[in-house]
Amino acid sequence: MQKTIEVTTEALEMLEGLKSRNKKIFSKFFYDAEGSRIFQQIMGMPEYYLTGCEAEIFETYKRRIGAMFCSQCLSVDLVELGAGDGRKTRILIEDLLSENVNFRYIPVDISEEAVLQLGDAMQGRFPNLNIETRVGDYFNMLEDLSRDYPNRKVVMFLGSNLGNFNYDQSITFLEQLNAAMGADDLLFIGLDLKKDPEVIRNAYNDPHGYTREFNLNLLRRMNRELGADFNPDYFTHEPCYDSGTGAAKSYLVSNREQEVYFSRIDETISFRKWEPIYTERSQKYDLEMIHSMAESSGFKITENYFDNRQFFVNSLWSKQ
Ligand code: AVJ
Repeated sequence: MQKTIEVTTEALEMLEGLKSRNKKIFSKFFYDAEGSRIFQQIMGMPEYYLTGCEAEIFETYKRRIGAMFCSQCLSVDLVELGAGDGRKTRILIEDLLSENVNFRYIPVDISEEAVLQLGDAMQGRFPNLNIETRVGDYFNMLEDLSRDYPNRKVVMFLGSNLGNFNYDQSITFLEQLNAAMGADDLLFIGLDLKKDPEVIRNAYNDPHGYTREFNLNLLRRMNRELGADFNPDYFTHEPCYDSGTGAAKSYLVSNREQEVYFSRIDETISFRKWEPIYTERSQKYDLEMIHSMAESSGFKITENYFDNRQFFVNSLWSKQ
């Protein structure tokens, strides 16, 4: 008889995607403690231009953005979805503190380790900062948003995190977000723009191999949490970018016919030779698409902020 070992519903959900005809693993599973650590390495490499562009925008426009968040208001709650290590948000927080704006910072992340680390780092750096960390995915958070934060709020959704969703999923999510927001709440969203495809390819197929490790961590995670026996060498990391749709996508392709056994739940998944697992979309946008997304989900664009090279945009939205 096999001993029963606790398997979380989260872990089981990972397996669900592998049972469908077109195998996939949902992107939220990238971010366990290990994946969050690898993502920090990705953000630190020059090829992954997104982080630097957004930081440049914040440095350039922080006072203007800060004033838009709260100039006459008594207090504001800054809710950041998928905060990660908060390295760019620091720039805005510093500005708000120096302007004596009365605000609370509420970073939300799916990785408990990441958000606890962020909380400690921020509190250490800014002892007067009023901070409340939360663990959860975007959808759990939506339910709590209007209930727990009835004050004026600015929802921040940075780093092109929305890009994990396809167009329809984005609209659905933005509509739900809109419904959870009050009449003078704001959405501050960071989106990666279409650009030279070579630049985009280098960001997702980096010479350091961090992105490959990030992708393969999904398999290692299933080994850890489901007792699976994935051999990462038997899967090929395939990043690709299509300028036509603006979708950068990542796959893990089985480079041989193989079976993988999940010992904790006694299940086997078979892979054909060259069968792909779809793991991620990182959508690149143009302004037309951004307009149409805002329009169709009940928002209007108040102001756009660009970096020097126009690689990235931070867009401030209010309710229609
Ligand atoms: C955190 C979802 C914005 O899509 O660019 C980085 C994740 N994946 N390199 C992105 C990621 C591969 C990132 N997001």
